[in-house]
Amino acid sequence: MARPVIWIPRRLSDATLKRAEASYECIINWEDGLSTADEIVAMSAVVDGIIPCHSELFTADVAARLDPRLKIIANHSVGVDHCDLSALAARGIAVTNTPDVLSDATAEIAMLLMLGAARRAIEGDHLVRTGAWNVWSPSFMVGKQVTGARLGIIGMGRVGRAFAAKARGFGMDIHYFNRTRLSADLEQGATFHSDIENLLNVSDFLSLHCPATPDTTGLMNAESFGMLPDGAVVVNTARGALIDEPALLAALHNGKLSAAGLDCFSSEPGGNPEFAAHQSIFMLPHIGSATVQTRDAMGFRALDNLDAYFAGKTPGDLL
Ligand code: 8YV
Repeated sequence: MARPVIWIPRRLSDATLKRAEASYECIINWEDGLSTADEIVAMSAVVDGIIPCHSELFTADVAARLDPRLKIIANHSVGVDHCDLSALAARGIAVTNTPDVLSDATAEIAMLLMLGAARRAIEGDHLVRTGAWNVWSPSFMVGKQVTGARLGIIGMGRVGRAFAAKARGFGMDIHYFNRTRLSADLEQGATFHSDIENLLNVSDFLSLHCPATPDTTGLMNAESFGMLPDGAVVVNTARGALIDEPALLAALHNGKLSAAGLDCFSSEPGGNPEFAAHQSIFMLPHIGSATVQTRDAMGFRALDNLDAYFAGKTPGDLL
């Protein structure tokens, strides 16, 4: 039987590409550029499966135009907000993602952002790096301590729980909001809040770990920032759409927030140029899962899903 043909539109890890080429006829975008909607539609007529990243957009319009040859979209991402799931389901296209394998790497980046924002890392680095560090005083560069502080987590899924575990090691008091309360085993002593307002009221630090959906778009807006304790620190490693960016800037200006740590932005790549003037915003370019071992694990998980599908089985991460 002829091997299935798959399209890999981004430069995945070498180990992933090697394994993909061993099992499939692969069309690999070695240039690693972004694909337009028309290019995605055109490619769907010549492949049986695609391993996209969150950068390839499967909107309702694209889904409606996909060729019936395409059977499966095996995402190389846990987030699937780039896929219109109901439109793809209507076309009978299977969609999978890569949960679990990126939780620790993303939680590590959340920790880096939280500590960097809290302890003014950008400002400090800039001072030393530019040679402008010409004074020291006990009142100099005083930041916010995480030890003993209350950490609010919105979205206590795999990444939220991995972050909670790391934050517990820093002596933080963990609070969370989730659609459903976790079992005591998964809660690990964290305090559940059945509504977001109560969680925000106690979040000296707040970290976002929920998916971007129509319900969570703009979750952090002028009103919700206003519910935080004064001088709170907000961290986002989930999706830029969760934060109303002008409201975040306003909250920094009025002192509601003392700092923010962001790995995701409303507009990517690029981010928000208005943030650049603020050293209280510690920013990274969407690299939550960017470690060698996690990239391999994500690629392998996507291939596991493809392998199951083409073997006539149900993929483990079928959405
Ligand atoms: C990935 C992510 O880097 O998995 C996700 O949802 O946002 C990132 O960790 C990216 O999606 C890779 O495709």
